[in-house]
Amino acid sequence: MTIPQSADWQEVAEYSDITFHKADGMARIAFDRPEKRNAFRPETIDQMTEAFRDVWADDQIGVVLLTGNGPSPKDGVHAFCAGGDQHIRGHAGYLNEQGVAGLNVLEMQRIMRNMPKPVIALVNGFAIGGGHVLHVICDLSLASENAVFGQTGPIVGSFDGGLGASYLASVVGQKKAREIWYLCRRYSAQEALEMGLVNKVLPTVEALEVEGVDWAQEILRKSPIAIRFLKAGFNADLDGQTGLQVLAGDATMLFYMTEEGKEGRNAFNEKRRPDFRQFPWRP
Ligand code: 1HA
Repeated sequence: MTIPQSADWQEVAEYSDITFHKADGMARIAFDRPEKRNAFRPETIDQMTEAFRDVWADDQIGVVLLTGNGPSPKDGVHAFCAGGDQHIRGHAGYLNEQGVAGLNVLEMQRIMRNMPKPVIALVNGFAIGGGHVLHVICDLSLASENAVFGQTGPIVGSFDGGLGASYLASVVGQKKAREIWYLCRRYSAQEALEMGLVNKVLPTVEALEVEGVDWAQEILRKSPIAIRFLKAGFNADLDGQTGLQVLAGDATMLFYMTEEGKEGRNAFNEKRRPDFRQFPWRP
């Protein structure tokens, strides 16, 4: 799959179900099953999770663009992601190539939410079912005019009552979220913009990719630690104790970077009593 030349994208590794590129502080992770409207199977999610973990650990990357490659070779239609691949849905879930049910998409949602770097969804076509949920939990969403949004769970016999429901409600409000799930309608990019589900609509898929790079570069000119704390702060409310855990972990990281924090470590290693009297009790 050739990807848009919106930046000097360099392939990180080759995968069967996704593409993974980096350029200039950004990562581009994309579903790559365009003939299936980029529906995901367990392997797709495992590969994507590996890519997200790579980005999390890479201190040269600050922003992720998440999208779906296209168009479909069959009919030229673009998709962001059409959710779980219904063809491999077995008795108790989505089956991998070994026939075992093991779709770890909820784990991937948590990684996207907890990683201290913004994830921007570039919704370039259908964002349906579990694919819609993935764009919802991204920090920001940009869409092209042809994008189509919606949940289908109650039609195909599924539901995401986790972030798919609760976080959607905190984005579009309780009434609208219930409408989206109970009626399973499809919404246009303009409707998504009006309900606060996306940040901006672009006329074409090409313009969307360029805008995604522009937004990423604008974020990359900001303070990494400020952005990190803001993301943790935005999440903390809904995530309860787990959200506080992330926020507190970040505060500990900052404390380690101070002279006061280092005094405790140094004193232990030098087998002496720590001298904290040199540090003020700030008002
Ligand atoms: O709810 C969950 C979860 C809940 C909790 C925990 C984990 C979860 C994980 C996943 C999910 C879900 O995602 S459930 C929702 C699953 N997805 C759907 O119900 C969407 C099904 N697809 C559609 O409704 C439509 O295909 C579409 C609105 C996205 C596009 O319609 P269009 O343009 O008319 O195309 P269509 O002809 O339907 O599809 C094109 C090709 O893509 C077809 O393949 P072909 O017959 O040409 O070989 C079609 O089968 C395939 N395709 C599309 N979506 C899927 C799919 N194949 C497998 N699975 C799909 N989801």
